[in-house]
Amino acid sequence: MQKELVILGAGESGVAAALLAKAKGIPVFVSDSNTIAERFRAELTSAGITFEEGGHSRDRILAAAEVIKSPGIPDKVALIKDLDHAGIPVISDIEFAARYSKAHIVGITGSNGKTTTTLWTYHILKVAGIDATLSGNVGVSPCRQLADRDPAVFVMELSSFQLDRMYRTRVNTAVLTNITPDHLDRYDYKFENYINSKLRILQNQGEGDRFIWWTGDAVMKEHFRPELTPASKVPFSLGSVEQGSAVQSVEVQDALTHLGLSNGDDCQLCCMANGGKTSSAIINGDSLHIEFEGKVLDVQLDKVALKGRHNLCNAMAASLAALSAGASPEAVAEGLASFEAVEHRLEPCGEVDGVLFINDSKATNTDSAWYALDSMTRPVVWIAGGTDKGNDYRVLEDLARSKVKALICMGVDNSKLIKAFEGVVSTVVSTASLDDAFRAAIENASSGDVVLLSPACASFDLFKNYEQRGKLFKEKVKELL
Ligand code: UMA
Ligand code: ADP
Repeated sequence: MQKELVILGAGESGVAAALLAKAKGIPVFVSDSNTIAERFRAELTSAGITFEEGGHSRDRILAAAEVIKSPGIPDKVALIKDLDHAGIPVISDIEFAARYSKAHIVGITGSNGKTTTTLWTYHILKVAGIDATLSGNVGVSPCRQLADRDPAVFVMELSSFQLDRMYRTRVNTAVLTNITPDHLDRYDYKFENYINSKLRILQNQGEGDRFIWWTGDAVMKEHFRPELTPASKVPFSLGSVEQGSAVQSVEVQDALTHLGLSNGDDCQLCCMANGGKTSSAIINGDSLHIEFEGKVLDVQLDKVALKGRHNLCNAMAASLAALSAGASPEAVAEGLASFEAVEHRLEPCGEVDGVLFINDSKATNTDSAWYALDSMTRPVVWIAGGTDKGNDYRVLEDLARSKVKALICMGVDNSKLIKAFEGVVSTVVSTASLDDAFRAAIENASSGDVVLLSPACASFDLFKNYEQRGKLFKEKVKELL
């Protein structure tokens, strides 16, 4: 009898992979340790796919030919360890999808800016009239599209968890927005393990592929070497608006030393490695200047849809990625201007009695919170806290000292946050619910201030996910309007 493909986790990635396996005639079995959501159960049932829920049948799973694991399942779960130990291949849905696709793959990873850059790249490709499909960590597995047909281009947001279980997928256009500490709880609290995970995006690149990266990133600046990938190196730089950095070099240096990496002469080397075909993007005064394999484009900054230094990085990365996947410079210019802000990312959600409320619930690490605080121009009442992922709050100290008038901690355990900011911010309030946090924020805010929800932490202690946290925050604001 043909051995089964086993799929662990019946969420989006697992169910989509099962549908693709079914479409390809592969015997497949889906197993979830919890109750499967109704919509996913319905999809499995109507496709005639065998599944179990509420537990994993260990023996059946250990007899699999191959296993596709949801990125949500940590590697340290006993069953995964056993599979690894038994030498049964455990892959991600992305790796599985790539086997059935001839599409140009644009893979976008990084600690922050992945979703914004992915959606922006996709938007530009759509403006260009290119047959592109959005997929990956943004919420839709590429397997879903492939069960139907192969598009010309896949624009994929890739999380480190997905990259960890990718082995042969060739990412034709790889984008690395930045690398700062995140998800350290899944990487033995070692930043170097997380850096290695991100760099896996380069592992199967070949001649003719492209690698788009930010020269201002502390990790890349210190160690990027052309031999990491044979692809054309396409750097982007904040140029005239570059200043400050969210991640302090001590932490970066420690991680790089562990990896045995030393300073590479980044930019010059990467231009040489391109064989003279310079491709890059840079902020030059009040315009964004792009050169891509002989094409040149200048866009006025006031025509770029999203504001903030970090969004200029995202704009440059998306433009270069879209050009790499075939968009024209004209489509890039149009798409840069017509893109709409993404929910839960520095999203203004109302002004009441002169107090502006901003929902940045997706800021689940210190780097994204750094950019949020950096872009604030009014005194800040800052709501932060949640599930700590191994954060080092020292990186936020200077900005908190200069911009934050009150810190409202919102979490089950606020002790680390309180310890980090007591003496730095004059008012620190500890709360354990959104209701209390919101009330405390209003009490501490006056006309001209901003109440910023930018937690620097995951949401799972008090909420289902960051979306729920952001939505509930917005509802609270709506009640005031
Ligand atoms: N489960 C088991 N066994 C276990 C543990 C969990 O069966 O031992 C089950 C759970 O009960 C659940 C499933 O596994 O049913 C996992 O569901 P999930 O929703 O966590 O995962 P997916 O639906 O497969 O969604 C994943 C990504 N989730 C994570 O990486 C945590 C989605 O990213 C992604 O959009 C989707 O694949 C499609 O590619 C979400 C995310 O939070 C948005 N990503 C993280 C982030 O952005 O920070 C990395
Ligand atoms: P990701 O998908 O990597 O989590 P998002 O685009 O969803 O990235 O943004 C997550 C958070 O990071 C938001 O708070 C957003 O304002 C912030 N952010 C977006 N782009 C960047 C960037 N390039 N650098 C740092 N922070 C960013």
